[in-house]
Amino acid sequence: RDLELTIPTAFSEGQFEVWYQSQVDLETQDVTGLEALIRWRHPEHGVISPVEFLPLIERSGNNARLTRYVLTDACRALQHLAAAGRPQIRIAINLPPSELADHSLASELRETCERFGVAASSLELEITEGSLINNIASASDTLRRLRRLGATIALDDFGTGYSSLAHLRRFPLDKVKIDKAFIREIPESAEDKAIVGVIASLAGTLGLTLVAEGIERAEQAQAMREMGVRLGQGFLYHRPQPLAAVLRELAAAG
Ligand code: G
Ligand code: G
Ligand code: MN
Ligand code: NA
Repeated sequence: RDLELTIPTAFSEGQFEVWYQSQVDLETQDVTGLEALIRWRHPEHGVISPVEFLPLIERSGNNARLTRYVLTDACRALQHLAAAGRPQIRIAINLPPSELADHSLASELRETCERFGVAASSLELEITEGSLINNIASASDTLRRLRRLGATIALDDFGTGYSSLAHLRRFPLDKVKIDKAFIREIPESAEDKAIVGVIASLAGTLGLTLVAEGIERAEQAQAMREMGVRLGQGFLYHRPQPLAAVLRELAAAG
């Protein structure tokens, strides 16, 4: 509860930091995108994980404020990427379920992109299936508006939670991120391989781009490529890190 009381100070004193983790093309290892991941650098407790503080952000009514904070940081990061000669790298932002019920998100995203001179098509929004369940009409409406601006929509943590295959068809989605729980025991687990195989085949039919999360070993990347998964994310490539570190590595990679 203590922590919750310090949230306003955290915003006003800039204690929230947005870190970025690469998404790579599994064939070429080129960085195609970055996922924005929030961290709280607390003056007493050090760097706190979002798993710990996101419930407090939600409970204290700060979901929208945090999303706008991350969106602004992402647009600034897109400016830096363009200046570094990497305008094709896109940035993905995680949205809490409350955002899909918020009609102002799409217009605020457009305004923020305009303010920074970046294209909305450089942004991707990651949503979870939980976001789609509660208010189907409002969620579809918000997703359609975001897509009309050119942003892409990714379904995060796929395979956990509700995992209704119908969601893949019913909602306007571009990408599906296979949850790291299914990647962890690949290639050892025949069952997990079968599950990823089914998801890959379905995604192919529906025209959805697949991302495998939590790739930590080269064999996992290999297995994913063989199953037709195009993109990957995980510690094998990069950990989430501050933008400055990402820019340094991109420059070194040439
Ligand atoms: O980065 P890490 O693996 O610690 O993230 C833990 C969880 O926090 C993940 O489920 C991730 O989606 C979520 N998360 C990280 N950054 C954000 C953010 O900016 N907004 C929201 N809503 N969730 C985030
Ligand atoms: O729920 P979401 O997919 O947004 O969460 C992303 C989280 O996954 C981040 O907190 C990030 O730190 C974590 N993550 C990213 N790559 C790996 C990985 O290779 N292994 C593990 N265990 N976690 C990872
Ligand atoms: Mn995510
Ligand atoms: Na995920």
